[in-house]
Amino acid sequence: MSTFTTSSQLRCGDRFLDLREPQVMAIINVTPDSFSDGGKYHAGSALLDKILAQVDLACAEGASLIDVGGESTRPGAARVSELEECQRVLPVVEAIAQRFDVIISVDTSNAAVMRESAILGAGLINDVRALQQPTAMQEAAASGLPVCLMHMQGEPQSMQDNPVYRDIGGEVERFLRQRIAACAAAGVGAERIVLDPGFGFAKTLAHNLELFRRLPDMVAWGCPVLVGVSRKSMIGALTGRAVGERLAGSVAMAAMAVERGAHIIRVHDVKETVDAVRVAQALKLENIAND
Ligand code: 7PJ
Repeated sequence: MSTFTTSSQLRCGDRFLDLREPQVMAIINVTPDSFSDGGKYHAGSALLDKILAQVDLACAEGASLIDVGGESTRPGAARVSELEECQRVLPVVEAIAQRFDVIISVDTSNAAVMRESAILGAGLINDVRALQQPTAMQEAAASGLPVCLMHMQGEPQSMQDNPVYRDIGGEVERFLRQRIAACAAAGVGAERIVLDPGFGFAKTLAHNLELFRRLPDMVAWGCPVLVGVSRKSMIGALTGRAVGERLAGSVAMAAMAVERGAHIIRVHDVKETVDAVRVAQALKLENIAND
């Protein structure tokens, strides 16, 4: 059932994301465990310079969104305090906004991080908890920014313990439709919503495969769809590869997500994914038929 009609662009603050072509979102983790020198991100620090070099490369390689995240949501990861998350994320958002012509996405569930990031120039709120934390919905609404609503069952600490669904596709659909309705009630219209089935978040391999098979259904609802599978354990399960060896599997899935209509692909490996996405887009049957 189509609820909305995907428009050709998504307004992200003072920038626009072109939705006629699939777009690549680069993952920039600002969690200390993702850096061997695990320090703070104050202006001029070596760590901030290192992050900005990563952003520079991602932009040069064709990313149109930079997703900045200060809370690890890997299975089993502990939550961070609001203060800690602000200290990690905000200087990075500010520095990127000052230096690069790119849309900044903030991967956060925290209302204060959303509010302050929006003030500093972020263009998209990416919340794996779909605006269910205290006052997140109000802050997201007030920011005027689009929001990515992702499906997750439970919390990262325990989500992979024993995820159970009677009907994974139906449950993800009901959840996201309920969050779309909550957004509408708070003043976040459908034109500001991006949807994400949440691959790897409280899902077994079979659940992930079923959701991937059903991607065209979600695309048909009419909101842009974001897919995040880069290096995730489902690729490990399919290939038998350790996390550092999952590039080819990740790129293959990115191409297939595009073929199934996904609009935004969230990845670690920008250059390779941009190429794969371009090829997949050209090979989409509807595009060949229209040439
Ligand atoms: C996702 C995310 C995802 C969205 C992470 C990881 C875990 N945000 N944040 N979708 N995954 N929207 O990258 O392995 O799949 S963190």
